[in-house]
Amino acid sequence: MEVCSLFPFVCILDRKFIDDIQKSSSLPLCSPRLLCFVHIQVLSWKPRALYFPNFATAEQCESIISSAKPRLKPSTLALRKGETDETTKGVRTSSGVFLSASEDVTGVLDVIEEKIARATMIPKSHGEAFNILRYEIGQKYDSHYDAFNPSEYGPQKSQRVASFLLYLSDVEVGGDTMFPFENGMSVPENYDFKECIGLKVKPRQGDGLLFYSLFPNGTIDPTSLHGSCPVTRGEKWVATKWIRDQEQSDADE
Ligand SMILES: O=C(O)CCC(=O)C(=O)O
Repeated sequence: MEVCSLFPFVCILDRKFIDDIQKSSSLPLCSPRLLCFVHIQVLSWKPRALYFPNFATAEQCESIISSAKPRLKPSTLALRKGETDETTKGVRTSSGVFLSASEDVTGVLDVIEEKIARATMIPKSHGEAFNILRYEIGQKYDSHYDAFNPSEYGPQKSQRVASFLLYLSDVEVGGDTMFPFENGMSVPENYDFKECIGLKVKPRQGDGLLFYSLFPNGTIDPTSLHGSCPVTRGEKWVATKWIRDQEQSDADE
């Protein structure tokens, strides 16, 4: 507990210790709006990825799923120059919906957004609306970058700096978020973007995953390539918050 009393804002702890203190009755009482304790595990430096166990409660996750479920549509892709819906068919097969905190009458997304801003120390105004995703059996998202390389996508008004994924459900089998270039590992030149390799993060309801798409100098980190392995049993729900280097206006959403 020493680390936590010295740094009550952020504790860097191992999984067992986190599980132990969560089982104990000595947890401080936290208002849901405050970030009393955010436990962080460093998953990797290449890419820069952090794990936040128990970032949201099961009730918060279920509430987000209920708000999103009636509004789901097939997920879409930002197309590179020369790509079409036809040539990219099958790359991303989930369903999803964009939900902003202001649209969520339950107030849960507002609380989560505030917590993400405090954990990342990037103001809420830099976040896009939440993209709530559902993957059914066989559905996946092939490896891709969240940042938009201007040489492939054309000039950008702003850039995605980081992505925060909040897992809204457990998944029985499959559905891991994967980073094929873990530790800057060289992957074969003919790497198949569908392949599930590298660092794999198993979805666990309420846990968060933050990774950075840009280096501090603003260039794209090649190791931030990531995707979602196919779900093979069960269903996966995740809320993605893309965080930009510029404030977002309603017109950007
Ligand atoms: O579903 C996942 O685990 C990854 C989602 C993702 O890559 C994205 O939304 O950009």
